[in-house]
Amino acid sequence: MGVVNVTPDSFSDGGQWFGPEAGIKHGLDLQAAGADIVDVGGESTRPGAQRITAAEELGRVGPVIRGLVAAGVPVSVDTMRAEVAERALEAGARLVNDVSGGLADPQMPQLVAAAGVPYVVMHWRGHSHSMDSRAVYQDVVAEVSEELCRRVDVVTQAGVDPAMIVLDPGLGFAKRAEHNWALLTHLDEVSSLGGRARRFPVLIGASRKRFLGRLLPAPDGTPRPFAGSDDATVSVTALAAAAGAWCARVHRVPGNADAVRVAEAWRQAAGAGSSVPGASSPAPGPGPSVPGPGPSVPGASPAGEAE
Ligand code: PMM
Repeated sequence: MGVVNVTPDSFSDGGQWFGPEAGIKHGLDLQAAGADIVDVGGESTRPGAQRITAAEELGRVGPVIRGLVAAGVPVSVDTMRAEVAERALEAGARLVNDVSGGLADPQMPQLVAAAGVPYVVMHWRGHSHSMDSRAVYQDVVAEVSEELCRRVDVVTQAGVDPAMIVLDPGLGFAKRAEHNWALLTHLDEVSSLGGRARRFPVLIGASRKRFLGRLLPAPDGTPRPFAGSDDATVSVTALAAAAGAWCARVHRVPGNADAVRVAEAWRQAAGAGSSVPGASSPAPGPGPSVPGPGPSVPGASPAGEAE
């Protein structure tokens, strides 16, 4: 999943693709570089970010989604608002990526249920202005799994087909570096919501996040700048995909697309099947496919400022 942030202030690429023409061109470039889907967002979620209005958000993402859909690009919309998701789906988006997992807008689960599209339910504890203070856990893997489990119960009660749900541990969202690493190394527990019978496809969003820049400081201790974390992002993608992650949301596609293919071969050689979009026998479990032409996103048929 390639990222187009149509924002002036996203933490790693704010302002770079702000405006319809730049956003559309960037989305086309991401697809040409190997992205199976392009995720278009209009609201920054960096720590401390203030919210914008729905009208502003729609004004940012609408033209970019329409332009990419017209060019045949599979598009997801990164939004916490049902109103924005609804208009994005009308414009041809095929997946809703909701970083609040339906918490920010209670209308969202019903909307997604009625639309019948895949739904990324991310672990979230509150809006950007307060999320850093909420990064408190005794056992982050167990607590994130439990909190996601509650969201899955809520969204399925609202009518969302469990087969259309993708889980996301929400790296950097109310998570410190040690929380991110713990979650990344226990994706299987997240996928099974801490040991339930059903396993869900898992999406990870590690790309360019602060925990990577801080892992790789300059000799004077300065964290690596965002774009300097792209190789580290590729490493995380390879490891997570080899561990069964279904999708990696990334800013720079080429190395990550290769990493996913390497991990797929790795898993097949190890006898674990595949977890990448479009694969026919993915682990960790059933995954929705995106309606309409183009690649299937997430895995086909039953199968697989942030820190
Ligand atoms: N991270 C960001 C935005 N959207 N969506 C999902 N599903 N998972 C994430 O981890 C995620 C997201 C923040 O990063 P950005 O500002 O670079 O887009």
